[in-house]
Amino acid sequence: MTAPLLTLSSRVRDVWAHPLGRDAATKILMQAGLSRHWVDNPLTGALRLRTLARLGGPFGAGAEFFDALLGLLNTHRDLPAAPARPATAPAWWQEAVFYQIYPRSFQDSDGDGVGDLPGIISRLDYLQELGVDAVWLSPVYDSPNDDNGYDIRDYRAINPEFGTLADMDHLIAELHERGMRLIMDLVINHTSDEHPWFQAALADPASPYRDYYIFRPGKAGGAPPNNWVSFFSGPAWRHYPEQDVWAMHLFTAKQMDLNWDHAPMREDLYEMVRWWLERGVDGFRLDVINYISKPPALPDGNEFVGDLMEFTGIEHYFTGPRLHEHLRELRARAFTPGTVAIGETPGVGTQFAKLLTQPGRGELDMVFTFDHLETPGHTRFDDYRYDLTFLRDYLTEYLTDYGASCWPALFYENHDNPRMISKVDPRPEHRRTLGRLLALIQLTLPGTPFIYQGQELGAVNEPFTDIADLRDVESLNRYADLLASGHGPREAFAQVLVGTRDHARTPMGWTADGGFTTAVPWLPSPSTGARPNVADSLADPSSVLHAYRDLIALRRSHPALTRGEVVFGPKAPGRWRYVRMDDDRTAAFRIELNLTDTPRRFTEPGPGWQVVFTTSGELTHDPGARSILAPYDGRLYARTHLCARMHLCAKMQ
Ligand code: ISL
Repeated sequence: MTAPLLTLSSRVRDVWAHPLGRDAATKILMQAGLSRHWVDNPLTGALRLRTLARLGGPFGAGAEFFDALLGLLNTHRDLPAAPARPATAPAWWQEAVFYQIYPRSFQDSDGDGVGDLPGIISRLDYLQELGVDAVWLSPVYDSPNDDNGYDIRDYRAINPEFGTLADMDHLIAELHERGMRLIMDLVINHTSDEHPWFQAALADPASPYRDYYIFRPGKAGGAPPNNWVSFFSGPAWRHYPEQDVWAMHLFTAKQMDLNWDHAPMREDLYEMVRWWLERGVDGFRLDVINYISKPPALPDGNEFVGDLMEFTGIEHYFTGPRLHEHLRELRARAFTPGTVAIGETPGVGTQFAKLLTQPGRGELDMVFTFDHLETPGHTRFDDYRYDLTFLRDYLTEYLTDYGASCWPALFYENHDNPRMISKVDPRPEHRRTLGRLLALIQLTLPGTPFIYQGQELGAVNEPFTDIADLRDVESLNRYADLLASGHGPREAFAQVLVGTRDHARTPMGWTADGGFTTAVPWLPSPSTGARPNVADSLADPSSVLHAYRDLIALRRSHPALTRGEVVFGPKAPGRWRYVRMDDDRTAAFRIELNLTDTPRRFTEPGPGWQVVFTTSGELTHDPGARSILAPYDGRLYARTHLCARMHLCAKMQ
């Protein structure tokens, strides 16, 4: 099924019927704080794009914007298939709980202040006891570390700071021994400029490797080939004056974009992927995989779209023209059956996500999309309180629409984002309850949960005090940009501090005095000692860590929490209620949540239900009574007859 070609004579409702059009409209409506009723009511739905272009002109969204939009929509005319319940048994990755390790910060074994593979191996019992089934390892390949390993110099070697290939084999074997799986980070949108391919390409314009990358002459007057900007400040082009040529880099000036239109380059990547799978890796998380296809003409980006999406040029490559084709080829040629492919897909909305992950399309198994990570109208660097009722509304819609035909990945944190607790409510007195509430939500919704290291402890943002404390290239570049544009050092630091990725990268807290390293850690963590740590959390049954352990065990003990349907209750201010259904379509679990910092009234489930977990730890249940949910309180009820077989109920008796 394909969408019709759209023109300026098309109507708003035609855009809404188009997957990328609906994603774009949803994004605009969300940013403007408007409901979808603005688009799907008959009056606005009948407006022609030509009329909108006239109205939008004075605001920068005139004919040029609509041309850019139409270009984008007409490049992707596939329509998602109608929802269908899969007939097959769930795949391992659908029943798994994943845990992301940021190797640099997990466990140092050799006293150099940097985490490493032997360190990870020494902590596998911890992960097993937590109950995780699979580990996602951020990059450990050989790298000059301009972007902490996301700039790969040699795909087949391990960064000596982290260990050796033998350590990697050992890690894979140790995980498999425990019945756990390992996925690696696959960074194949770009390589380091120190990768031998780039070195060869640069040394000789006639080199067979020249076409592995995107080299272009500049525009007249010494400007870069187009106006695209890098995610990490400045233009997306690096100038090589000796040859007066530019090379594309969407990330740092040492992360050179690969040219996916060049078949020999793709072949080399596939061979590398197969090499890792043969070593026993169970799949990959594919870094910015939706950026791999760029239109060969590399046209300028539209400024209005650039402002809306934060980065000029992005409309040309976030769903590039050959993306689906490349993904299918990658999947078919490089992946083996039973391995998992999880795409990191920034900027992608719900409808396009379906086109990337619907079963049978042969592309990806799951995607990480990011629209839920900031309350609409905000970016990561805004100092604001994240509203959990937005998460409720977003996920209710996403899990209903996307979840009807695809398998969601559930996450709030990773190595690129500040800690979720700090975003929602940084007051220390709420840390524990909020941490347990987030665990309850993530482990009872349908989809595969991804826990980011430290999240299970209720980790919060680090109180860095000075730019000298930070290491992340994005933060340092942003700080320099802010100074250059006239901000004072204090103001610039304050802004960077809000969104810095280093909040997520501080060393894992193992004991009250750290336990990560015997040396000075690579990233200062001024709050060591005051931060939640594993040893204290294990000793305290009401800790966030115990909530994760209990809920993971509960999830494993009853299939309704993994493959059961979800039914969302009617919306009530500040509250969220949903049930997970058993195979016989009766409700097996009921979840009642207070998403705010004020008490909320609710009605307890009647007889036949038993409370099995609460964020407060208090387990009284007065069937059918009007009760109070304390701030950030969450309660999980199970059908009494199910309790006999379940871990948590057993624990209570
Ligand atoms: O942090 C961001 C920049 O504002 C995100 O947009 C992030 O760069 C984006 O999600 C892509 O992230 C991935 O690729 C980057 C790497 O720096 C991130 O750590 C990685 O997760 C480039 O490889």
